[in-house]
Amino acid sequence: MRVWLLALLFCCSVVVAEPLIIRDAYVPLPPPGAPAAAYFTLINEGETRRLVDVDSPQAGMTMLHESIVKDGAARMQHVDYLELKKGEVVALKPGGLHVMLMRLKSPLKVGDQVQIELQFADESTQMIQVPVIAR
Ligand SMILES: [Cu+2]
Repeated sequence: MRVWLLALLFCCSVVVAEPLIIRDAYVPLPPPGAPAAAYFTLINEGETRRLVDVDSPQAGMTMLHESIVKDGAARMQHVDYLELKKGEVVALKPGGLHVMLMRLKSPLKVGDQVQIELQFADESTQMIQVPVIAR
């Protein structure tokens, strides 16, 4: 029994979270000086994960946002986390969830790749590349 438990502990301490599948990733080219938004679809074929933060080396500040309409006015609010259940597909798209890239370190141009690090509650991370496209 003890050996079996040890084996189980060992096994589970080295399990690496399955990377999420990323589809349809793009950043529409922002107007000069404006922040950029990244959109993509997350597909979780592994166990339930919680996306708790996003970061980009190309932006001074990166946040998970959601566009909402409140009192007839469109605005954005910070999203604390995104729960991705096993088998779930979550689309970040215009008018909804997005990654906001603020204080860009240099102006983006069409064809650039924006690196975004996804950070999870279990402390694992995943770096994704998102191409900049013409609006
Ligand atoms: Cu936003």
